[in-house]
Amino acid sequence: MDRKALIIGASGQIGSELVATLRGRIGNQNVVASDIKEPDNGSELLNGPFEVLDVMNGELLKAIVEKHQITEVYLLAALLSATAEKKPMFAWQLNMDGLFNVLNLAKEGSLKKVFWPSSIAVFGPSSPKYLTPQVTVMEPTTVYGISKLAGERWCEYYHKQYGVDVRSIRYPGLISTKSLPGGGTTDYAVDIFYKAKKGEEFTCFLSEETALPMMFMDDAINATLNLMEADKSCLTIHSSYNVASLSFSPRQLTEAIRHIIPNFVVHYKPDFRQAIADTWPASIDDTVARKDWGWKAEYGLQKMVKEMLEKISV
Ligand code: AKB
Repeated sequence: MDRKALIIGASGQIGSELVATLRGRIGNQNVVASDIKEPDNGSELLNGPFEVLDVMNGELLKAIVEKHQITEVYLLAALLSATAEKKPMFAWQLNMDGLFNVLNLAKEGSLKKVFWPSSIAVFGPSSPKYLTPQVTVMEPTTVYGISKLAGERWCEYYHKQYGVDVRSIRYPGLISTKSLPGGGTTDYAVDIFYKAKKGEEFTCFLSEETALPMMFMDDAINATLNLMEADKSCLTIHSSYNVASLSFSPRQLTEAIRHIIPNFVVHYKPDFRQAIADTWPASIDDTVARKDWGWKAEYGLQKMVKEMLEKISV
């Protein structure tokens, strides 16, 4: 089957890396990048087709899918946890309407496959905190978590009722060298590297001992593409898969950075994001993803820290 992919939210933290990797795998012309704004001149996104698209515009989405004869969509446009708390109604609208626009196109038969990211934010204070299982109590207390849990239920519904092949991962906090995250509760784990590399002090918005599930971007991209390329008959989860990699607190991350930059100084000044983090798991059980499609992370904490400090430009 000839693959033609559309990546929505291509300028974001995941999108920018996914576009590059997928273009490397299936060819630049076969991956259409899209975002709400034109990228800057010289952006890597322009190494192949690019479309300006607001995912809430279902008609335009449909026209772009038809124009490029798209077979698979990666829907990465969303408001993350911290921003969603500030704009709850807009977050709900963007996170849900965007998903419905894509799922409905797939239901009409225009698309063969859909990737939609969920998050560890689907869990809440009543979920087990350590090695949180695939199936467990889920009572998220954030707008973002509620939208992701609702989205998961809708993905499963569209699969069961209409045969839509929608695949999903509950991403943890993602750490990447290229684009900065924006509006998340786990963003400190990227910001900290820029301060460390510049030789500056860092003030962390989470407390020292707040452990959260995290993952290096290369692992996240591999997880995404491997899940999308997995044989459909192996998949038993049609809501969203738990995937695990790292779990660390700001203190543990600081210690790992100090192995390379010994005099790095971090201060702690928790803000409203602490209350969000307190409701999330500290670590995730990913047995089902390992069994169904062979998921396995490559990056440990020290390997990730070394790569971040080498590759980010400050
Ligand atoms: C966030 O912090 O909101 C995201 C997430 C864990 O989904 N990085």
